[in-house]
Amino acid sequence: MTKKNDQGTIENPQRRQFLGATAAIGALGAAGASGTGLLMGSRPTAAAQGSNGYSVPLGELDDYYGFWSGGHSGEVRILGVPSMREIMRIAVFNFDSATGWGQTNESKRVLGSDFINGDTHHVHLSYVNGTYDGRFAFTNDKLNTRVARIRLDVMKTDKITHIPNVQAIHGINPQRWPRTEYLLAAGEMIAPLPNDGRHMDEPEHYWTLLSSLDAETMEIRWQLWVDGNMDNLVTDYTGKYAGASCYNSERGMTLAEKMGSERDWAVFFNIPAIEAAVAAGDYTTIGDSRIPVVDGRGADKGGSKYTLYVPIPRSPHGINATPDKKYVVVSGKLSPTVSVVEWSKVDDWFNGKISDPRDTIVAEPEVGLGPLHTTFDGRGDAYTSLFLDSQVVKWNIDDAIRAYKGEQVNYIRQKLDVHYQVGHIMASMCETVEADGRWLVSLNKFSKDRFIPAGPLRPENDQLIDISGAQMKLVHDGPTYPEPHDSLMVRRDLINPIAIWKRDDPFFAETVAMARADGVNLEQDNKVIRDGNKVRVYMTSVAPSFGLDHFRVKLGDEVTVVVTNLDNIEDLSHGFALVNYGVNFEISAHQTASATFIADKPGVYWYYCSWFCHALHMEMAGRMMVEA
Ligand code: K7E
Ligand code: CUA
Repeated sequence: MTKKNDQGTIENPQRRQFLGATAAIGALGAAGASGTGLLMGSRPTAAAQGSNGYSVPLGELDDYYGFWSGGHSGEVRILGVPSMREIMRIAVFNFDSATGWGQTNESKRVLGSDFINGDTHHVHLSYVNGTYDGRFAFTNDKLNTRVARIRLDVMKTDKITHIPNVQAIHGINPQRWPRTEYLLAAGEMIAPLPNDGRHMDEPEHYWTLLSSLDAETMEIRWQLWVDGNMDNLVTDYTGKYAGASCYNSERGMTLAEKMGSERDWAVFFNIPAIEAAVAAGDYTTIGDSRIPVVDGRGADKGGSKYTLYVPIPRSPHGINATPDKKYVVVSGKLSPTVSVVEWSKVDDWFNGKISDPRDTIVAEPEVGLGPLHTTFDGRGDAYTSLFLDSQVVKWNIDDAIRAYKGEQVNYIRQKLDVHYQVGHIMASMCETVEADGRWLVSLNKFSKDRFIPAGPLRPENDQLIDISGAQMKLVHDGPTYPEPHDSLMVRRDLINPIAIWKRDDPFFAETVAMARADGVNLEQDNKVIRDGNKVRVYMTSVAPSFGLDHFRVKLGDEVTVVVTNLDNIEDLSHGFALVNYGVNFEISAHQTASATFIADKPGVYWYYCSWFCHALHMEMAGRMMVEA
């Protein structure tokens, strides 16, 4: 309900300033745009602060595509920014009852059959020259150790790769320069290597690996054996280096063991050196896996040919590259500091020009309690989320570098309360060279009193902050279903999805080939093909009818229903839903989709269209007759 006024400003509606939560909700709701002065503790603000239009007028479109991870929902979501409207959910690792993801043959070919859940933390898009090329999004599955690719033209997942030899993929990052040819994926939890039951009680056998995937095929090209664990991951703007944070340099098994050291590290990877080792055969393999594994351990010596271990206080978490291509910021989590590493000094270390890994650090500002992630506005300022302080702190990178050299400068620009316990923060376009400093999203883990209570499980609170002016301005509370860890805001002109499927789309090419082998032309035929006890039912859909108003099968048949939507109209999706058989899937304009099931119950079963498509949508139905 929070709105800005005509000058584009709004008083920060901080609940902490309110005397009574209930009264505050009422005041906020009733006050609307001009009445924010009614709020306890608020005062008028300067119109000069912040220039973004927050409300998106009816009928107008958002400026940014927001890509939100869905955490343990296993999905990826698209929000419009700045409206914060949820526009679409993209099923990735999860079963989706609405679209039939996890049930259609087309989605099962992507998903495999092992799991119907996942835990997505990070979404990143493919790059060309340090900005987005609009082709792919990538996300991780911490739960079942996978990575997935989403095609941005149709907003569907098209590849899922399980990563062997490691457990829990957490950080991922695509190559940013000159274009995304590889995707890096960090294994978080150390586990016995190989994990065959022999070394369960011997922590010295516990390790994790970095994996590099070919972004076109999503096949794993190599893995790198590292010390410690890996948490978050970042690539640089040359294509040469990448880095990961480590919160368990101790390689501990228990909480106390993991927190033993005052410093853990950020580990930096020399990608060309690793690829040269793979080309030269300088690697091992693990268990049945044929993936080349290069040995990048050596933290005790500061690193190796392939790795540089930079000591960082303490259990660091976020690791983010600045849009000016120069620095990478590692957020200290249990230390009130963030460490600023200069990429060119990482290069110097690998080239022997400096020897102390700590000499790659050019600043270590103290920013507040519980720094988790850092983001950038492209104007030289950084913003770090403070989990324990429940704040976003804005600080200046150049001033922090001067302070590290001993100058007396205040690098802190502002601290803004957020509600509450913030994890990731992300500014618009901040993971590219085109960071534009307009919006920042604060993904808060707790919403506490911000929304009407809906049971013991509360939503999280994704807050929108205007960062276009000198001061950050909080403008919106957005409840989200658990758990968006991370988000990206991508300029609208960089994303160009299609409105109607192309008939030769690879997503359903195998189904089209099956029809062709059956002599069926999907664009016109409605046919039932029997092949032993396998029955393939081909039908079209044109609002408001399916091409077949009934079909007959025999009890025990394996039935594959293939539906092709011939409607030529944007936004006209049908669904095929079969009563008491648990079948339901989406067929959007010009799409072909199919599902296979056993006809294990005799009698008549209605199928109906599940997407409201026409005035006669209710009549869009037919009967499956199962002969006993
Ligand atoms: Cu910080 Cu999994 Cu990126 Cu959550 S991670 S906050
Ligand atoms: Cu077709 Cu509803």
